[in-house]
Amino acid sequence: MISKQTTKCFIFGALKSLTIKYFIMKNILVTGSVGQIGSELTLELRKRYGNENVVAGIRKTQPSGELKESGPYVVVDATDIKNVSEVVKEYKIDTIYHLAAILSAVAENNPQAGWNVGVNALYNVLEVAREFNCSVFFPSSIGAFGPSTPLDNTPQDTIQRPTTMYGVTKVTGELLCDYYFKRFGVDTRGVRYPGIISNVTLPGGGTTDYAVEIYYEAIKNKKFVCPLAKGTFLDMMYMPDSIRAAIDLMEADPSKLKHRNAFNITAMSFDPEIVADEIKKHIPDFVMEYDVEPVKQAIAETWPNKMDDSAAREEWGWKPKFDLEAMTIDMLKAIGDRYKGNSW
Ligand code: AKB
Repeated sequence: MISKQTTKCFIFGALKSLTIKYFIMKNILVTGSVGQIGSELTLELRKRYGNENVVAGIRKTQPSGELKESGPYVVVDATDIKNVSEVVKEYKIDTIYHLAAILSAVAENNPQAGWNVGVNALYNVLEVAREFNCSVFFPSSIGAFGPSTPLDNTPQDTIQRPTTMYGVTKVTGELLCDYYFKRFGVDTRGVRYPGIISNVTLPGGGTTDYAVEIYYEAIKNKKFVCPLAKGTFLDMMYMPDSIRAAIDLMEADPSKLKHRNAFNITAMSFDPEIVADEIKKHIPDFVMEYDVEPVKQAIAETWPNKMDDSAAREEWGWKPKFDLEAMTIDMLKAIGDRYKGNSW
């Protein structure tokens, strides 16, 4: 026999969880959703907030597989403010993860496109966010630093004089996000990502891409020709940590945030030799040779060896789960399984 008291408790509990769900419900737009980070972030956001509530923003590349099947997608060109505004209005968007980007090496070859996508598109997103009261996540990068920045234990607040167009757009983006928060109260938040390593979507045209390619080549050919020189240390992070970082920061209690944008975050720092040695523990006959690409090498030399991410740890509890050893095991297994199954 169910007592009146139990029934009351049950109804109250259900109402309470419905109310909580209603208030935390979000309508999210991810620009650049078919890119390296966007493709995995969109799926994770759909798991957390419901498939229908996360719109994948695409440009020319169509989504495929789970990204296409699991929720809505829409063409959104962030360099066209009218288009951004129409999409935000139509889907009643309240949160934008703005991941549309051109990576460092590509931006260096085409600085005009680098500026247009890096700055003009972000400006459009911020203007639309101001009008429609949206929160905005903006990924900055280790590329926001330059040769005059302290390269070891790079502080949260330090000299930023990057010498690449990518870096110029990232510093501009950090400042724009701070400005829109202070001047208009737009809830902007962001991190400075290191090189991101993943086994789902390949990055395109970044300086840190070698740290992804090395795993694929190790499985396919047991050999890798590295475009960066021995001794080039850079911060890196495994994809699951970078996705968690974005969502945790957007969920963080704003009263705890002294900074809002451009948090240094890192999980590991290595040079090509160190990652090759880690792979050799699993594939002993793996060999690496060097054929240094001057543009990438010149960019990498101006970026930090290792950032200090204590502000992110203190203000919103940032802590990576994967180190080089754990990431290598996971990468080789995921890529190896796919290679055996011939599914790439
Ligand atoms: C790049 O190499 O351009 C990116 C980055 C570190 O921002 N991966």
